[in-house]
Amino acid sequence: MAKDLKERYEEYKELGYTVFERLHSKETTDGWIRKYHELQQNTPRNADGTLTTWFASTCELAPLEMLPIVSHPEILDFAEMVMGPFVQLDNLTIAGGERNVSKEEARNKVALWHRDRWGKVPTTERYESPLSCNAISYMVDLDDDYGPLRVIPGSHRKPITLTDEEIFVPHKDEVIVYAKAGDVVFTHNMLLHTGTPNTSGKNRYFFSVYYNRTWLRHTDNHSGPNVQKIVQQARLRNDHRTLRLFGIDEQLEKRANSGFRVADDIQWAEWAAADKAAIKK
Ligand SMILES: O=C(O)CCC(=O)C(=O)O
Repeated sequence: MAKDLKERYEEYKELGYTVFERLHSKETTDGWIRKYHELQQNTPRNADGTLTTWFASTCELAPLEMLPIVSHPEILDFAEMVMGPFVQLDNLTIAGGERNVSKEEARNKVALWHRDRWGKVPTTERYESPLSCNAISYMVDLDDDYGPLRVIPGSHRKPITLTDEEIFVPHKDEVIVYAKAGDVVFTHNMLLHTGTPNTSGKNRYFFSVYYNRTWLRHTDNHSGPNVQKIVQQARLRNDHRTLRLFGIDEQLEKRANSGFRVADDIQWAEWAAADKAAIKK
């Protein structure tokens, strides 16, 4: 049975990630792969003649296909549980063309251990809510050839540091995640994680749907005409959650100075419910 969001939240606090299995259908992920190639065809080649293999500001490039990904209700409900109703799209990046390497070259290698943007090395083992989260969304079934995701569970609460050599090799405490097409691995920005080199000879497609808090700057450009159209429509519906995704947080002033007399989890749930109730039908 699928976990409910409360169970996920407990798991996330403990491990630093949770996997939403088969959140997206095969039809949907195959559609994203087609879109990736369409974007590639419509983008000028790099100076060295190669094709672009990853795209940022993807909501502007393909709003119809991308808005449902970034505003998936279950993912946004969870992101709001984790960071409060302060969830902004930092960047939506689609990747598919990581270099394929030989099995020999890939032996005992990982891509690169890292914590994510806006992160830090933890200074306390107590759980702290993150400034940003990554909803890593896979479009192929990761196996040993495609290269699985690797995570160090609990590293969002542990001051683990790694040397320049250690970032490229498996870690003794790692867990290997063979995510499938349609799965979304939702991570804490202080979780150490890495991909694994791709030896499949095929494209390893995934999205990084990266959310941060609305008072931080965002990495994607949200001022283009396509995103601005989404913003205008959200204004007409009085849809604060969608506005926030694209950097407009009209309640920030009061919520960021609320007095903090109620536990965050309770306060955040109340605000999130009020935002949902305020949407014009
Ligand atoms: O390649 C992967 O599976 C992980 C991607 C990743 O590390 C990231 O998006 O930060």
